[in-house]
Amino acid sequence: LVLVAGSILAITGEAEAIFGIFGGDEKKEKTYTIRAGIGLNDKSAQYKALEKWKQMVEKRSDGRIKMELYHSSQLGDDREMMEALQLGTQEVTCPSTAPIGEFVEGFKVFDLPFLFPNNEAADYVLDSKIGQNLLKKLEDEGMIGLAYWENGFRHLTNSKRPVKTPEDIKGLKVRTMENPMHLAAWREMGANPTPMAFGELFSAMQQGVVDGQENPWGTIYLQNFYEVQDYVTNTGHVYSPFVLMVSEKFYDKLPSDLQTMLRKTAKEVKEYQRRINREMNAEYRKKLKEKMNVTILSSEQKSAFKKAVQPVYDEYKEEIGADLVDSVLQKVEEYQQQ
Ligand code: KDG
Repeated sequence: LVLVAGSILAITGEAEAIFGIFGGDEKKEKTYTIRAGIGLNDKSAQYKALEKWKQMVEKRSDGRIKMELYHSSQLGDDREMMEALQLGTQEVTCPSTAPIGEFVEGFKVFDLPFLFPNNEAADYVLDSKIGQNLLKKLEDEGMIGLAYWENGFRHLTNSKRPVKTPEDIKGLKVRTMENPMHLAAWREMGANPTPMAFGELFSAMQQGVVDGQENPWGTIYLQNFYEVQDYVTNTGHVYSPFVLMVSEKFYDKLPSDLQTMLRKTAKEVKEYQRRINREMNAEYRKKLKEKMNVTILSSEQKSAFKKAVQPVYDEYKEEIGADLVDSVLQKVEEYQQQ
């Protein structure tokens, strides 16, 4: 009888109804499709990590979950994809924290300029209670935060001139992510910043709508930004975390074993994603020397940029939450004391 039921099941695909009749666990036999979308292209560490996650998820769910991957803003930009998660019309995305700050204020804390001295300090804070509590807050907005992956330290590129001091930035039209604090930081540095979705950036640079942008080395190289930008400076002015997230509407439909598996595998892939991202950023930093005029700032030169953006801390501290800002600063300090 079970065999017969199994073959009907294969033919009709109505697993749920049939197993209902035989008293099996309905939810357990249902299959689910996850559409995961990102803005970066399929050469990015972010995409490679999604491919790994897809493999794991499909295998460990015994085929109960099928994952479809979409890159290069095929499903929309970071903000649009988060809105789709809220509506339940898309299941997974992995935005930078900058646009998340427009949904959950506290996320802005990670985008304070020159907050993290290095990648490891970022890991320390993001994986601590502070980072995990913020992920939890996403649930009030219809999103489940699974893990912090890494976008990385961002560096300024432009088509006009080498940038060695904040004065060199004066008047440059710089594209930023959609986050008022990023705009404020660039205004403090003398630029003329404009927020824009990632998917529109390449053509905006090509057409001279903007003179410059800022992103990690890997993105500058792999998105071919060097074709439309001549100069790059290792400003490293902010560290961008990614948040791998799933639609709460979708998540709530899953049986608990699959919910747990998604959380667990997202964390496992985190280690891989951060590692290859770091390797790729180091490799493409070198490779960009063949493509662009690269300025490497001394630590003294970097201090001038740090000083220029300092007012952003006072301007945004209350909005982000003074206690949160202080606890993150304290945690960074704790890391450095180790
Ligand atoms: O896939 C991630 C992108 O959508 C975006 O977050 C990349 O750093 C980014 C940017 O500049 O918009």
